Amino acid sequence: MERLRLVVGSRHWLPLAALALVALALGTAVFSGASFTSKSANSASLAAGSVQLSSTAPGQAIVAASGMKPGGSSEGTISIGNQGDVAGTLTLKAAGLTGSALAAVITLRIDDVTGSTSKKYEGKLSAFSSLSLGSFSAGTTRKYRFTLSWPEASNEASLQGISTSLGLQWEADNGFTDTTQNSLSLSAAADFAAPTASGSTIAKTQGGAAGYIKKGGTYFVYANVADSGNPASGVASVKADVHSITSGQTEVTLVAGSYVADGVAYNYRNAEPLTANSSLGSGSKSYTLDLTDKAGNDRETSFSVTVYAPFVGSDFETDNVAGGTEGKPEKGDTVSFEFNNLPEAKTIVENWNGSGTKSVTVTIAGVSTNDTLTVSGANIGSVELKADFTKTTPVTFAGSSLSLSGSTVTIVLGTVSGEAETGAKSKPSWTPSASILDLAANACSTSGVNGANKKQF
Ligand SMILES: [Ca+2]
Ligand SMILES: [Ca+2]
Ligand SMILES: [Ca+2]
Repeated sequence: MERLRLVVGSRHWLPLAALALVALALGTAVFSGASFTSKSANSASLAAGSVQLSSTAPGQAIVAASGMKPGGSSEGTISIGNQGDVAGTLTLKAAGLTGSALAAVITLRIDDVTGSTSKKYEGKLSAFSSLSLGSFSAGTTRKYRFTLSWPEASNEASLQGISTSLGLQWEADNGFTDTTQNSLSLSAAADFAAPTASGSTIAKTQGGAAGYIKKGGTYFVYANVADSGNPASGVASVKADVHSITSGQTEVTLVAGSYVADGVAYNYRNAEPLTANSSLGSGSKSYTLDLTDKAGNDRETSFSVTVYAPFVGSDFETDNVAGGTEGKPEKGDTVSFEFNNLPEAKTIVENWNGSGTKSVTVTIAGVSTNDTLTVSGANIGSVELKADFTKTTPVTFAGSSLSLSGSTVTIVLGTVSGEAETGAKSKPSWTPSASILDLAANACSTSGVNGANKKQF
């Protein structure tokens, strides 16, 4: 260094210095293309007849890939020779692995490409320990291709932005050790995983239960979306394809914000409500969210919503309590009302979420032979019992217990007050209340629902 500085510092020597630099540059080029002769562990043996390894890339990375994503691959070649004067057996050995998580998914393939391609190794990078390359006679050089491949399916978000490297050592064993080293390195793209939607629902604009809509009903699409990366690039867009529910709506933009549907918090929703088709078949309808991050990664995830058919009462039934008198309303007898769709509990009992029981009073009244059953404390409608269970004054059952199971409301009669009679066999008719709504906000039909023709209660 000192000598070079002196030469450059002298005007007189400048032309020579320039020549020297050119020579140095040429020398470097020649060197890089020339064989490298490694150090030998035993110079005494060298004199007697030795293996001397040569390499076209001593100490360098054969593969140094960065920003790779699942599905990617990278390759590099190296030529290794025996410049000695006796044959040697060559082994390629792993010499230090870092980044085992990524190495566990990356496939390493080593081919001998000296002539026709011959596969020497294929396995996970993390599993490579050593490879016997056979005998190298004096003067032999072989060319190897190293390929690092990332299987498309190994796209775990946890692999984003991490790296791996494997040191390699070429060892010839001919009574002493002659070595040269290389490496393979790979770093993953910081963000190759599209955002994910941990949840999504379609909810009617009326509020209440989410996941159910009616034909012609208005609704919002909600989603919880998060992006991953190391670091994450961030969510670029969330679009909903709801054309199966609303014709033509294939790219509804959901806007980031704080939203709640049916008690669940979401961070994306469309700005303006959508209207379901007026002729929409009932049943499960699929819709798709298209999630894109700022790194351009894209994912589609499907969810579903239930479209409810028009809401009607479907059955009415009374039952005698065990040990009771058939035909006579009494404590423990049951009265049940069944719907075709799940009812919204709060439209039956105010502020009720449908769990547990509610205390109501059941009244049977009528001077005629067609008495009427009504319920106070719940909105269920009324029943023409078509038989005579009280002659003059109403019979009441205070503290009756109302519960909801699926789409059936059941009332267990409480303490009787008044004179209940045993009625004749009859076929009652329930008229549901029109202000009972199902989970999709369909109002219940008031068409009469007949019970079985039998002795009631
Ligand atoms: Ca991402
Ligand atoms: Ca009874
Ligand atoms: Ca009566």
